Amino acid sequence: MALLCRSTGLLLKHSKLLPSAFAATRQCSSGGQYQYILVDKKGEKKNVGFIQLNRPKALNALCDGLMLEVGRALDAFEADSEVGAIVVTGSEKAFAAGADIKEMQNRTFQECYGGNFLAHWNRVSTVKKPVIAAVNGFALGGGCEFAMMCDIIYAGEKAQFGQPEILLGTIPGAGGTQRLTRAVGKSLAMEMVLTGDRISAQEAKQSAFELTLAEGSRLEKRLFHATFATEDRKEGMTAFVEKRKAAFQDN
Ligand code: CO8
Repeated sequence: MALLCRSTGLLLKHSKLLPSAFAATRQCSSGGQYQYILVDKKGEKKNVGFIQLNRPKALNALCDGLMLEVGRALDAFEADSEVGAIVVTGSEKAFAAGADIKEMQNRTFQECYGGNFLAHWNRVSTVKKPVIAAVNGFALGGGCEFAMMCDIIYAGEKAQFGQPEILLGTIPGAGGTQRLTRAVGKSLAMEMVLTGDRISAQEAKQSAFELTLAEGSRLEKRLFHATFATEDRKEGMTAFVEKRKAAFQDN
């Protein structure tokens, strides 16, 4: 089933069920094992693995620690024979507002490239069980990429998808340019990546069609690393942190 879901690519659905899913996840308990996520098993048979991203003050920005925890939770659900499918969700305001800009702000090209930054961030795309992203609010940058790594996206009325990295002087780094193209087509994907504009779930659904993925993701990750060699990437992230407009110099 996971293979079937994966081969059909991204499926965006408006779901009236989404608010109740969020209500259920609000009651999750992390059991003290996790700092950045809530993890539980749901359903009468406890056969649905639930992961809720839980950094509300940072709009669920994806820091390295959070992604490590998501990887650990996914590993546990993958190994749990009771679990048949996994749901990843955020809050009503944000699925995730992107990779953590404050964490990336002072990183250098050497650190990104040498440390293979983002190497473990795509664990969700290799899970064999079906993974559903229940998205409401912001799914931006890495948040949009994370959702697109899941097999199915159920999007609520307030969901907003976008790849605003260009506004920070960088580019998507975890398959965004490739998966977005498959999800909404080349034209809209290019528009979104080049302008940083966001789209609603309805717009995404209307534009959905599929292309191929392959090599592009690897190239994209290297180009993402390369943006850390530019002054503009540093300026873009610093401006965000300092809550001012970026003064890009094209270098
Ligand atoms: N990183 C760190 N902190 C964040 C982020 C983020 N991505 N997004 C929001 N926050 C923080 C804000 O700094 C703020 O913190 P504080 O209260 O301490 O100042 C808090 O969350 C609330 O944010 P705002 O006050 O800005 O809330 P608004 O409702 O006014 O605006 C927005 C919400 C529009 C979402 C706005 O916060 C925003 O533009 N955020 C940045 C979005 C963005 O640029 N995302 C892309 C990041 S780069 C990226 O994702 C690279 C991907 C690499 C691959 C990842 C693979 C999975």
